[in-house]
Amino acid sequence: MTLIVAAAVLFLITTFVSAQGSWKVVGNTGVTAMHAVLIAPNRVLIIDKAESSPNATLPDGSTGWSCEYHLDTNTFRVLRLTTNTFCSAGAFLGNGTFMSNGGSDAVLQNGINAQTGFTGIRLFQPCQDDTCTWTELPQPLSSFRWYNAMLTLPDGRTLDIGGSKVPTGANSAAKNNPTYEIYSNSGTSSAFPIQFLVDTLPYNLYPCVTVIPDGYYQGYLFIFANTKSVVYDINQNQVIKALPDIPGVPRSYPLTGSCALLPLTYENNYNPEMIICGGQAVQSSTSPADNTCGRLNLGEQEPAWDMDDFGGQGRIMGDSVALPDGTMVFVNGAATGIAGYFEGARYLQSDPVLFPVAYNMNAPKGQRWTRYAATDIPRMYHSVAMLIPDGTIWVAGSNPNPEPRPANVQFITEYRAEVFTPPYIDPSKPRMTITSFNSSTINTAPINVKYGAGYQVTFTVAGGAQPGAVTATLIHTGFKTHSQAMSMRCVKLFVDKVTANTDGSYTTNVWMPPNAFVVPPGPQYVFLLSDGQPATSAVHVLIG
Ligand SMILES: *[C@@H]1O[C@H](CO)[C@@H](O)[C@H](O)[C@H]1NC(C)=O
Ligand SMILES: *[C@@H]1O[C@H](CO)[C@@H](O)[C@H](O)[C@H]1NC(C)=O
Ligand SMILES: *[C@@H]1O[C@H](CO)[C@@H](O)[C@H](O)[C@H]1NC(C)=O
Ligand SMILES: [Cu+2]
Repeated sequence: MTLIVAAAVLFLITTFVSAQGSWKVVGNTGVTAMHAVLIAPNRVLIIDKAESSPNATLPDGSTGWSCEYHLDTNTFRVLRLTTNTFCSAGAFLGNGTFMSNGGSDAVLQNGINAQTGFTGIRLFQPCQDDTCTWTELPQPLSSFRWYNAMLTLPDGRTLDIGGSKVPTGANSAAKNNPTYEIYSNSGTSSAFPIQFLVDTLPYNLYPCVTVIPDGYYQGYLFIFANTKSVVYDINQNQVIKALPDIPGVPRSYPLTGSCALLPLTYENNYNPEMIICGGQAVQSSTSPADNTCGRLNLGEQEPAWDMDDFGGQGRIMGDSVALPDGTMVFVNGAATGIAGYFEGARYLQSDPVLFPVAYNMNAPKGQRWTRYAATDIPRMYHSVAMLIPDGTIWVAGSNPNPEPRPANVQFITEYRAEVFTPPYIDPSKPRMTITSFNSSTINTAPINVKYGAGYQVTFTVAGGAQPGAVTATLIHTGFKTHSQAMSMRCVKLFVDKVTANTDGSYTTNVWMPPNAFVVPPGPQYVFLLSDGQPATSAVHVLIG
């Protein structure tokens, strides 16, 4: 009897734990992950600032500040940069080359030899054979950019917007760079002034920018900073629509909230909705973080904020992660204080929030949030989180110290990478393996796909596929830094009926979104789910 009760209790506990997901430390990142981006199914490009990371030694004995992290082996390859990438931005060009812009002062100490990076433009062409390196372009940006934002545009060019001309705790008129420029194959344009980045002082660093996929303002940009947002025409350099202020606190650096485009679906014609969560009322290291989110339907002519809580917990510096099951997870961050480095003998943030929360945009208000299992590793200022091709979330970084402190301080410089397995993945269920995509075998190089086209996918799954239980999502996992998810996109794709083949495999067709407003060109991942379980690896595609 006791045994049966004990077994039942154990069963309940196990069920409860798996219902919240699980955490695992998987490796060391070499440099701390201030910025990170997925560049191949098994590779994350990590960019730190120029600083003395103890294990980031290059072959010539000097110290590097960028690494290629290998998800398959959980090892890293140190990469050489020559300019300081401290608090910069990134985006893919439509042709698949990654671009990193902006940065900070030269650093010449402790084995570091970094030139000034304020106007730096750096390219990285992802490779499959561990030979690819950074190329730093000789032509500079048109002006100094620190805490700038970048975005891939529908025509494949990249936008670089805002920032300050010097590092600062909060922006000011004297430091502000209220301009944007656009990079095409013929180089950067001159900078265009943008009044919105004057009107949003002092909390307008790392503005949130996204391409509006559909609806009344299709093709224009949504730009958010502080409490304000606009619909903007980047080509004519004008405001199309001034949107209402988000109620409550400012939500940009150093009062850093999280801003993301919610998942899109063909089922509602890609209706665009933004969510902005958390923030801080005042520039104080002891003030509790904000526990609200605003949701804005940009599909309407007169968008209005709909307010909700932030999963029951105030949080600044959360990272948004769009999952293939259509939920949005927020992870990392702190319950107290603001973004920034240790200053005047105290941390500017404390009370790390150790548990993720998931937002289901389709549930009724009051039932949208689910709290997941906690880690024991604080991830505050300068940490990242992103979806990786096996459907889990890769989490790294955290460094509230101006110089690396791997030990002996309250909040260390964090080099451990963790993986969070969200509860939509049930370890007891079989996972499908995608064996071909448009007759190509699957490897790590991207497969070219066109807008509006259908692609035949073949897969195997133990126990067989249930007709109608296969779904697909196209995801850009974003350039992650400072709680921003630059260019992140998640689109549910139309999937044809699944047919069973005589060899035991299955075939269906997956249909790409119709145009570059829904998903700008560049590298993306096709996630397939069978009975809710993601494939062992998503398919790397290059759209457009
Ligand atoms: C993409 O365009 C950039 C800018 O013109 C160029 O430097 C890069 O080599 C191109 N990448 C590819 C793969 O063609
Ligand atoms: C450096 O590498 C060693 C050996 O792998 C590891 O034990 C140590 O934790 C690393 N140090 C940091 C700061 O990551
Ligand atoms: C599928 O691949 C073939 C051969 O590589 C190519 O010719 C065709 O255009 C592709 N189909 C689509 C829909 O892009
Ligand atoms: Cu920073």
